[in-house]
Amino acid sequence: MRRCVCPGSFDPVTHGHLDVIERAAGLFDEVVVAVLVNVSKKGLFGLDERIGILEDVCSGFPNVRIESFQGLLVDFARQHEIPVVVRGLRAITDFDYELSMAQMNHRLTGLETFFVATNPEYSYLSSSLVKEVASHGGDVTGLVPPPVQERLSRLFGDGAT
Ligand code: COD
Repeated sequence: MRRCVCPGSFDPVTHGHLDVIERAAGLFDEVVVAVLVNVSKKGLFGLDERIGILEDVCSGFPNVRIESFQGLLVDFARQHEIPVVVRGLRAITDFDYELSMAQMNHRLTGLETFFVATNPEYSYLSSSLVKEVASHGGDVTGLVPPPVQERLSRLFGDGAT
């Protein structure tokens, strides 16, 4: 079975993330979306909420499942017998960080990284920009799936919808 992991913070999940997950689901038999439990950084969305939203918005992909992980990604991948990480590349600004992470993961356990070039429609899109725009009452329609948009408008008011 060809299995991969799509790891991330997903705080919150955007259409950019979903594009990468969907494309991975078309290439691998099983995709494990691994949500980072970040003990040192409190996100806008709690872990359970991030997982719940991902389960909801990925429910149309039968070969995608959602897990969480703490500690090193390579340890999670080894425990779940996953040989490949799939990451999205938006622009040259992502490259340094992504390359060093891929090389370190490979050095640690041989974990391979495949990069998916972002859909140009989403190349500027990030969770942090979505949070910033929504927090100032900007409209994030079309950038995040409806369950995220609903939560953002509950948190920040109706500008997010
Ligand atoms: N278009 C395409 N791809 C996108 C877009 C977009 N608009 N937005 C996000 N993505 C991609 C990202 O490039 C990434 O591939 C994925 O979606 C997830 O993004 P984020 O921002 O939610 O996730 P990150 O970057 O915060 O995730 C970092 C990890 C959790 C993978 C990393 O910190 C990690 O592995 N931590 C565990 C500790 C560890 O092993 N550290 C050592 C690494 S060498």
